[in-house]
Amino acid sequence: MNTIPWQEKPDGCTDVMWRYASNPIIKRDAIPTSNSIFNSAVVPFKDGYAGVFRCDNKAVQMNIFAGFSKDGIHWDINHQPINFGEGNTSMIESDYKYDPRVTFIEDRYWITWCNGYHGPTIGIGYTFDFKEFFQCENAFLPFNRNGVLFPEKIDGKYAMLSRPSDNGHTPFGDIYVSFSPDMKYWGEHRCVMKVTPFPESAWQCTKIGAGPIPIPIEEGWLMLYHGVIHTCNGFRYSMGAAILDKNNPSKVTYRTKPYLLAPQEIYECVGDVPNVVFPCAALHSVEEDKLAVYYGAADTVVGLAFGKLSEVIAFTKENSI
Ligand code: BMA
Repeated sequence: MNTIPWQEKPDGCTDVMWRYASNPIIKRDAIPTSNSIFNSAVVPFKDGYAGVFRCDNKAVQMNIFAGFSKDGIHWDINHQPINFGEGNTSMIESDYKYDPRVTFIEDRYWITWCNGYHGPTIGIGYTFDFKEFFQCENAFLPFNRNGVLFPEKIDGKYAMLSRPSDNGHTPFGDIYVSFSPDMKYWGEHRCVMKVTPFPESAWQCTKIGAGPIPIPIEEGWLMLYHGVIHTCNGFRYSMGAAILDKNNPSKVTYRTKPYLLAPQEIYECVGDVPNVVFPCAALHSVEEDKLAVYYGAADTVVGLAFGKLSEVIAFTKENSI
């Protein structure tokens, strides 16, 4: 039985979420070739954890690498990127891979990422053992980012959140949900939520994108997401939460007006891209009332933040737009 990485809330902290005291848990040079390791995903695996890590190399080529950990905090990341074989289609081009998410559905671990195919779109792959990997059809046409699967089928279909975008540093973006009978053909695209009006909640007024795999809760799905404000000094990425209807995830029942986590620590404010908190994975335990969120910090390192699951849910309801 794996225990969730955890540290109690520091004395005097009045926020609903707090950071691991020894952040960042993964430094930029954790493997010899890396310029930076950030926006990465982890999942319970055997008696510990496995992960898929975004490691940009020193030519700043973006690729994803498998890694393993006993405690979810100390990681051994493979020195070679994931090498995919053919999944549900013949091999398709991949100019780059970044921002992975991982979840277990039915019999295998599914991986989604931003896949370079004439611009960014959503790549899909799977593995049974984190040794052998298979790449499937891209979910969508370019341009799209932040493809995040639900951890179980909804009404008999696979469901994925995504954020249609452009070919560059997209200055817009809302969250959609799409469905598939087979992980190959995607449709029934529905809008989930849009950016907020600037005066209402400015940290999420430029673009938003789903973060970790949504967490099933009594009220529906807890969806952690990133929100962006375009400041005079560039984009600033923070994290918020929303609750989606269990059977119809395009229906938002609550959404945080204040952020849950925003760039404040030095490793979040200073790095290759300053002022970025970018969540891509979460571990949770309902019994222990724990939530541990993995996030990329300043496009350079990986940080860990904690919260009591019940308090994050209560905060989302009580501070909803
Ligand atoms: C987004 C993606 C993320 C990155 C973020 C901040 O568009 O490229 O990988 O963390 O910008 O630079």
